[in-house]
Amino acid sequence: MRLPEDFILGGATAAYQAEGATKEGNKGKVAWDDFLEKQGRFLADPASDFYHKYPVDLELCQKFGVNGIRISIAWSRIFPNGYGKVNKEGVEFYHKLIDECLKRNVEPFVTLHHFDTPNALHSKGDFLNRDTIDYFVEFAKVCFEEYKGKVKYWITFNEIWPVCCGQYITGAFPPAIKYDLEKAIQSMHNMMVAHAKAVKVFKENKYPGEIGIIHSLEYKYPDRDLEEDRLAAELEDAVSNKLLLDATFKGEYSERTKYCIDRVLKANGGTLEIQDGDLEVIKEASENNDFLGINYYQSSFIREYNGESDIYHNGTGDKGTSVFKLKGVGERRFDKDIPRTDWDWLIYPEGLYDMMTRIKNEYPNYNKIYITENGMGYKDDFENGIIMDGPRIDYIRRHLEAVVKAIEEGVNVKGYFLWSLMDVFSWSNGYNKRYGLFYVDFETQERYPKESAYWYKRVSETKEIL
Ligand code: BGP
Repeated sequence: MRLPEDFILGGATAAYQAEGATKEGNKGKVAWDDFLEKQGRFLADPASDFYHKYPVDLELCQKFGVNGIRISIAWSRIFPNGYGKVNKEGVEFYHKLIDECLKRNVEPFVTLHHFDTPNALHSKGDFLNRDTIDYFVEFAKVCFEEYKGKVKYWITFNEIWPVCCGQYITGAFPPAIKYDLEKAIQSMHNMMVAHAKAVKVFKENKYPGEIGIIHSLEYKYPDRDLEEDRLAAELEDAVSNKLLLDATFKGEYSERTKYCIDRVLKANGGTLEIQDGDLEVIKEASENNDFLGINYYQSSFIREYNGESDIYHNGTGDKGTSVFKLKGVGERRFDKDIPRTDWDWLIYPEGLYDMMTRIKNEYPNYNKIYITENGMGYKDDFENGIIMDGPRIDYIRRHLEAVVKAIEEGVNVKGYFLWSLMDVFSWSNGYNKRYGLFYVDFETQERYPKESAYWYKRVSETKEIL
């Protein structure tokens, strides 16, 4: 199986998970700073010290055939309080980082929001407060202007559903609210308005390059061949996938999506407020997305569930402890006869294939797809600098095969970014859930290529999925 010649084989990072240096360069706070400190398990410092080590990581990219990188710009480095005066040090840092990418022939794909709203705005309601929409668009515009000519690929948001779900449903993300579906869905809509407004600014000003959005798209399968389970799967799909895909590519919520969302909100109490003008701007942007980023790790099998919400987030890698039952939606089953990681993530590449072909059929104006995250969280063993991560290689191989199969079916997929380039910290799991091609010793900040890095290099050189 071969990848196309012009395929980007990249690695992904995110500012807060990689940079460290949370108090350097006049950076403003994000909600995670206090949240993690209070939780007391781990902090975002040192992370992978990418703030200082990025030249090393980009050199590794070049050596190992990684020809694309996802980075994100921390909003709180550009505007420490979310808006107002631009922080020159922050602007400069990203100039240097982007220049280094270009020097190493590693194409930067730049995300503007990766779970890290500045705390000054987060504490006033984050995207539930509509002022945040305007401040985000202002921040986006400053970045488009500043880095034009250098950055070709822009991404407005990384994963709207997971961030809203973490903030307001599982409570694993600050402000740690649980089971509030009204807030989650409202915030998703508001973030889609922000995306649409940023796309409008980008296109109206004719900035060079392309713009898109990243959605985390897990396929939702009915657990059993029963009408009740089919409905439960459809409801979870509507909340986590269809609401966002409809807004992105149809520029409206389809009748069936509205029915599902209303039903879920009714069961949980709450309504979705759509303000005048929201749907117009969403509609306009839906014709202007240059690409869709898909983050894909797992799929879910859903069963009918009629009780109260009950979620246990397995954030330690204690296999078999996950619980996810959502009132008015359904229950995810983790006990399937399908391999899963220690964090109970079902390894199911078929779901990626099904999702890509679904996008092609249901949202034909998607233009092109990049798999912007995929990878395996694993407790790597480090023995004298050698890291044999065979299960990760197998995971990547199977997902790349799903990509090639989709390309053969006519889906326009142009690249794949492994999460993560080097080990970074995981938001709700900490430092022992490693994903990188390069092992990071978080004490010394030394990097060590894993077996998967050598494998990835061979794939990049030969284009063959070995
Ligand atoms: C995605 C995020 C990434 C990353 C990844 C792995 O949702 O975009 O930031 O963290 O998932 O998830 P986790 O760290 O929870 O294992």
